[in-house]
Amino acid sequence: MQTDPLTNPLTKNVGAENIATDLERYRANGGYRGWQKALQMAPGDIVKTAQDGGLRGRGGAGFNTGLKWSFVPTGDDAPPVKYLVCNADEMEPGTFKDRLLMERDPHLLIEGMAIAAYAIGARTAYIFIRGEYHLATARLERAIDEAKQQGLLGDNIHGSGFSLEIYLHRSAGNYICGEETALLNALEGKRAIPRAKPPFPQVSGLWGRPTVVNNVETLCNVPPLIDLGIDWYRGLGRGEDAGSKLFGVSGKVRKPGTWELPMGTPIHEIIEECAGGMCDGLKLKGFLPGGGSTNFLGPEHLDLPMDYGAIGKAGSRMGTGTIIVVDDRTCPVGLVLNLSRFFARESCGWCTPCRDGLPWVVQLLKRIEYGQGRPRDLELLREQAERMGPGNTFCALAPGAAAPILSGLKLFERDFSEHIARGRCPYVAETEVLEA
Ligand code: L3W
Repeated sequence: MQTDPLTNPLTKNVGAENIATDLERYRANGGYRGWQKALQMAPGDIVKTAQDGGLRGRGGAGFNTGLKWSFVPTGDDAPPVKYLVCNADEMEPGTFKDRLLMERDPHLLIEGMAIAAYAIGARTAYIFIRGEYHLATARLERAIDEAKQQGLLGDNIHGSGFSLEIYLHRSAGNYICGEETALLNALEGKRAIPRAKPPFPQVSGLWGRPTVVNNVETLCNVPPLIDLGIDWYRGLGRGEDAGSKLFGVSGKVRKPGTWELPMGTPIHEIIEECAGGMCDGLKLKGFLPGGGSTNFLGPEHLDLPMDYGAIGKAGSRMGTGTIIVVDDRTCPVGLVLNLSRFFARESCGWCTPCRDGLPWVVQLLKRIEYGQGRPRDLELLREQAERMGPGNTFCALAPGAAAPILSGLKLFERDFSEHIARGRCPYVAETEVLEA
């Protein structure tokens, strides 16, 4: 992995040679320079830098980060208590990028949170971390202690008059806890169900106070952006979008992994050059560009740049930027079933299309995959997945779950039909029996 801070600001400390889990090494490589600089700036100028720098949320939705911060009320009549929350509940299928940052460069996240909290006027911040992320939790706990000991967090930081406490909260574990308003309920000790939006958390969030929820990778972009400036940051991208991005590849490629690359890097470059291409004898049949809740794209889309606009125009979403590759010997029906089972299990059960619709699509997919599918089932599956689409549910979980089903029905139509026509999965030997 490259370690040049000018081209790889997110991963300059994550390679085995440079790993900077302690404050001393982090500082030796330019760490906390952005925070020192931010403390000399007016909070509004930091918000403007993030907005003009074109930093977009890396959790999946790509919302402009500075714009989100700008919604937090300011001025004399603004509520005095505000919160910053880091969404570290990484559970999107195929996504393993935030873990890398937290385990190998925890101070980068702490520094990003300090700058973001200062920008929005929050004196308390929480990291809502996935319960299974034990190593990341231990390293972040230590990093918070070290930063406090050095006066980088705590009371009256470097005589600025600004104080900040950061607390770690371990998630009890459910995908829906990553949805920002369900996360806030969980943090308040309530059942993790999403809230209606508006009001957005920036106006009424944690305990009804203005709250910004940002993803780990998003916050890790903030220190280098403040330290090195807008022109440098925008120049990092190869296409329409600014900055660099952690891209990942999983599936039957030679070297699955995560790499920091310029935003806008073409997909084929990520799969061929970073992930080493498909395993011997396998052909790429399709891929999910940004985790399990995005639409499948086909091989004709491999030349697309990985940025929000290009992937959106092709009919999918860049999501978390972690590609799941489907090869020609893996059953796509089985893959879609596997994803649907996950989403059904992780639903909070609050709204009907998600609570009842997801178990129903799982039943239909099981029937098709295990050889009992009827010709009408494909239309039933499509209708049901459409009912879980945008606008019909309380949050994005069910529409996200519907994405690989609906796009899979189109891209892998022959596979779905063949399962029904043959009364068995064509990807397993005739003598093999699949068990539900
Ligand atoms: C004020 C408006 N604020 C939007 C803010 C909003 C939020 C952000 C994005 O789901 C997606 C989902 C997953 N006034 C605003 C506004 N905001 N309009 O912008 O909001 P939104 O609603 O577009 O998305 P979301 O509900 O936050 C995020 C997808 O990401 N996803 C899942 C990722 C999972 C992980 C993980 O495991 N860590 O990242 C992947 O693709 O399906 O569609 O802050 O407040 N008018």
